[in-house]
Amino acid sequence: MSTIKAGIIGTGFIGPAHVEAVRRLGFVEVAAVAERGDELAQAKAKQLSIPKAYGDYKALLADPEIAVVHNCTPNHLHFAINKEILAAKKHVVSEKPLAMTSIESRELVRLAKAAGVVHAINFNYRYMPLVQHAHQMCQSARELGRIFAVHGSYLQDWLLQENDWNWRLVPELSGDSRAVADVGSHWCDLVQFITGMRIVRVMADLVTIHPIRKRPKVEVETYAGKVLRPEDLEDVPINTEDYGSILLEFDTGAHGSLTVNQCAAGRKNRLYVEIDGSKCALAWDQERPNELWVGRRDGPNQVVLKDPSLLHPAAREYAHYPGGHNEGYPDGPKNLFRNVYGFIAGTRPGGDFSTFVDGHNEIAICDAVLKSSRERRWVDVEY
Ligand code: NAI
Ligand code: SOE
Repeated sequence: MSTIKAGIIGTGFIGPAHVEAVRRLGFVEVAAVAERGDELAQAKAKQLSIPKAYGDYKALLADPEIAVVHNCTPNHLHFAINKEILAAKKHVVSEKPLAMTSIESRELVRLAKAAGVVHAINFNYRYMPLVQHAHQMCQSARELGRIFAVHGSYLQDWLLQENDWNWRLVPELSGDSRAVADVGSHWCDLVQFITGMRIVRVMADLVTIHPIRKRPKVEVETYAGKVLRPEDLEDVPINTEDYGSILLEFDTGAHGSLTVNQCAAGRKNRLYVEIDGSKCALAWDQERPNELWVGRRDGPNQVVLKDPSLLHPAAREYAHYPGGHNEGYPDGPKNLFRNVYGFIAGTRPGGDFSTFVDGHNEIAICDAVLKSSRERRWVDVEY
């Protein structure tokens, strides 16, 4: 198989995770990186052993060698850069959220289809082995039965204190929704993927726990640390939610609820989902990704361990190590990129990765959540 050349735009927290994941595929070379300015681009290229460094992403898009571009920049740049990647007729892997508004994301879906290139979005949690197993269990009415309810949460503590700061707190850089768009979007995507059901109505209560936060006068990279002196900080009003409780209605008539909280002490990145079916229930926790709980009334509950020999045949290729050899966060993007690049290379059929359509769907749900919280009522999702 010939080598496919990739370019990465943005190398903060998630950009290097993309670099590492595509390199593990074996047939993809990360040939170029783009950052804000030549100096930073060259430093990052050196650090990540990437041959070409561009101080402006437009130069990377003009590079004829690059076939696939990964957009790992902050949210406010997703729409413009994704649009330019499509105009350059390159395949695109975007970080979530796809754009800042549903008008933009709808436009990106239209442009992506017209460009005839491969378009993917990094809803990485779908590609964990036991999530794939849960998805297969839900496909078969024999295993789960009718799904009555889905409930869970996405909890983090990295924004717990009023002096925790990141660009995600600024609506102009992140969007009008924060906790829901940043992490609730993963949860909604995941439950819809696992169950095959679609969220059609929401009722939301969004809360800003810290209406004033202390912003450092210097820039801080995501997760970069928390030790700053009081004189380095200034007060800033916050208009986006730290916390949200959301009631959900699905197209099958099933019901659900989601709690998101970026101020939940001790919870680092706890995406938790529980699905109640008429024959059994399932529960999965991203922080314990190698275990899937199966709850039964008329027999003992079980914990399915991530062991290829125990997985549904269609889920087996998402596990790369034997049971007891745990797989985790970096393996989700690797499996997604395997599916995307395999399709580009012609070795996989496609249809097994999240696309711009899924990215748009998440933004439509976020819009409905924001509207519901503002108007204090149930709101239909307008896809
Ligand atoms: P970050 O702030 O750590 O990194 C952003 C990078 O983009 C920085 O290196 C910055 O210099 C660069 N950048 C900014 N403007 C640029 C420009 N004009 N050209 C080139 N580079 C530019 O942010 P982080 O945490 O890496 O998040 C980036 C995106 O990835 C966000 O949209 C976030 O929602 C998403 N994300 C997704 C994750 C997932 O699990 N799917 C995990 C973490 C982030
Ligand atoms: C920060 O909340 C963050 O990095 C999100 O941006 C990611 O999408 C999530 O997967 C982990 O947390």
